Amino acid sequence: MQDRTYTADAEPGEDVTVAGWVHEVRDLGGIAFLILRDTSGKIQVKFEKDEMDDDLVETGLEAARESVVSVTGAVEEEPRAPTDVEVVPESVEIVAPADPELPLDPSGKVDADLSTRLDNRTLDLRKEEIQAIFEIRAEILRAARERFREFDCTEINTPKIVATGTEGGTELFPITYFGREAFMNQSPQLFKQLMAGSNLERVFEIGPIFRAEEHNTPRHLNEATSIDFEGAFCDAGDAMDVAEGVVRAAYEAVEENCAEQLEALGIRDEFEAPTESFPRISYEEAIERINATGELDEQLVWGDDLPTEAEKALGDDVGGHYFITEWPSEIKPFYIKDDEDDEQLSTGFDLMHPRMELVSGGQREHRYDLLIEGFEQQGLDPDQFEYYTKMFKYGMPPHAGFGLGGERLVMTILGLENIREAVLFPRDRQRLSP
Ligand code: AMO
Repeated sequence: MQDRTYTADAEPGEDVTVAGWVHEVRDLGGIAFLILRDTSGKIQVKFEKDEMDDDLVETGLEAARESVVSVTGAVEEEPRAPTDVEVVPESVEIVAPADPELPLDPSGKVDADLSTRLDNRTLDLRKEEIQAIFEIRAEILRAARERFREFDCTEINTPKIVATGTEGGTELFPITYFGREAFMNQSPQLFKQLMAGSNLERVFEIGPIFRAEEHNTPRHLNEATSIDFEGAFCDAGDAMDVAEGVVRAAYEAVEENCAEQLEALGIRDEFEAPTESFPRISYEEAIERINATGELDEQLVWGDDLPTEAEKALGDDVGGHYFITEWPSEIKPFYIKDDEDDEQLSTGFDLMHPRMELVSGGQREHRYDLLIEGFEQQGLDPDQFEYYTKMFKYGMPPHAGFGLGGERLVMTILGLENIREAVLFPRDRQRLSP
């Protein structure tokens, strides 16, 4: 495919070969147009029937929609064309014909439900607004990586097949590993902590996590992308700074580098990166504020986890991103360190978008004896985690970190209704292929 020009780069006066999909054919009688689409945009190809070779005209105009074609010809200025230029073809080649019966209409004239779209993702991403979501997703991940590098972090990759779970036993997917029981990893939690104890000190990972969640909701996936951080000699406040920095970097990158994609999604004018720093609200204050909204049927009491309605009520009240800090120890996992002065309180925090939780994190328990106690309190057998706990005997510095849901970040940045829209091939209760 040498010498192929993107449609967006075709300049009047040039002879080019453009290649892409037949978006539309418009036959007006003596003149007809083929709209050719590629990753960069669309271009009009003009057929003047009386002046052009019959075979050429026939090949161009009989190509079924979504067939792949290659067109060579002269680019001319044409103010009436959608992009002010058109190609006058000298040759047209059908590279890959498409079946005229399409399961989904990429021109968007006929709406398709989410399930049909997900079943036919290749065709779905031929719509510019869907292509835009995944270009923005890529930009968000690029910006996150860059910000982590600015925080002196090293990118790591940890195993996804593991011997034990960390985030609650019922959410594990069991698999068979050469005759032994194993699981798909729910979080890189223990591995990233082990690396905070290595000379890397500050690490991040962007990778899949697997959760056998029973519930099918617009914000849960069974396979999600977690953006994880862990840093030696960090406390919860430092980890919150990093989390805020990464979220802000994502918004700023979208604002700066994705104008075209925001336009395609129809949200360019209203798009705004957060300007205020994210307030840090204690769990106790959060409960009081939620109760004061009067939105909940039953008042929350200290020790309750926050149900979805409570998160929503507080999100409406705060009106932007915010942290909830000082959670009760008993509702945070064993690896979260308790507050130095009050063991009822933990150093755990969540970062919330007004619509949902984005991040969980905290300082970790790095003292061996207290770590073992924590396992026992949570009903876990510390012997099964010996590969992890033993490293706490050989010089484990204080450390803190967080996990940020990648799809939830994309979803909240773009205001998507359903988390599945932020994943190419989502895994949920019903969906195992494609
Ligand atoms: P947690 O379980 O809260 O914490 O997960 C961290 C963040 O990951 C996202 N997330 C999900 N997104 C979509 N579907 C899911 N099923 C799903 N589960 C989680 C959320 C959530 O806030 N090890 C800790 C993190 C840490 O302390 O470093 C953990 O996994 O956005």
